[in-house]
Amino acid sequence: MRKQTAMNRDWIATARTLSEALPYLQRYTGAIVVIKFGGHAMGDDAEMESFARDVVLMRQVGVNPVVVHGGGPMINEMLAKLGVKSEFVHGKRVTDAATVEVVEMVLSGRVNKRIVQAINDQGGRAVGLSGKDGGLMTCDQTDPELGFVGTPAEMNPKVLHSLFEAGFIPVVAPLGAGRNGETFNVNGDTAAGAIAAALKADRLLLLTDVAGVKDSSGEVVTELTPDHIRDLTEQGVVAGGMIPKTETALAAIAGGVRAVVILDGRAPNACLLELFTDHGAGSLIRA
Ligand code: X2W
Repeated sequence: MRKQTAMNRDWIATARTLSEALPYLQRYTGAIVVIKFGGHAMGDDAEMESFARDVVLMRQVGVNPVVVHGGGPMINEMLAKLGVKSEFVHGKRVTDAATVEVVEMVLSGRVNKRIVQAINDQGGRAVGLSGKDGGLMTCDQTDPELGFVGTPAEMNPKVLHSLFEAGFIPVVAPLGAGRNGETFNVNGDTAAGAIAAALKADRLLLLTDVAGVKDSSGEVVTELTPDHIRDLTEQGVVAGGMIPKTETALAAIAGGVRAVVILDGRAPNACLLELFTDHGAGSLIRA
């Protein structure tokens, strides 16, 4: 029901927000936006619903979104249930033959389908796939000590372009095929960066559980160049869990992605705030 009697500042502000979004909506028509949705950013059903709604809205206004997800915490949970021990070396899970089966089951099965369902529930048309489908991501072994952990070596994004043209929203699990029929477990950030580079994406949004890249005083830096990132890393200001994110960002930019944004995926409507408002969110990295 239309609520014209309840005309108050909120409604006026909503209309103004829509109006102010026009230049951004025009700028992003036809743009390719890759969104890395990490396991730690996923949250409860309400947060998943809100994320899915933002993705469907993007598609509705002419953006081509691609979701590349993680699911590390969900893999840990399943491995623990099955009594399989797991350890990480330099941020990558040591993945033996039994572990990679569980990784594929959890990522391509449970996590991927949960996101697909959430997007479809909001009126989008999501298609779930992994790096194995359509030859999207062929991998080489990263390091024999890590077992079935892969580094993307050959990308074929044709399957993603076909899905865009048909109006679908691709949701990609970070697994790749080896050249000898192996299944490789790929770090979610690495997979998202490789997919964004293969698509020459306009934006790669890395949704994490921190507000962005911080300077030495602990303030989030809203805009940085790759050189600025390298300086902060040398000074030890960018450290720990932020390093895989900034490395992914630098590699993606070197690979032809126009800009990368590191932002807090748990903040409400983080993607919309970044793409469609003057305010933006997190740290924007571009050359
Ligand atoms: C990751 C894949 C999932 C992932 C893993 O096994 O946990 C490797 O470590 P998040 O939620 O984005 O951390 N793969 C090789 O990256 O999940």
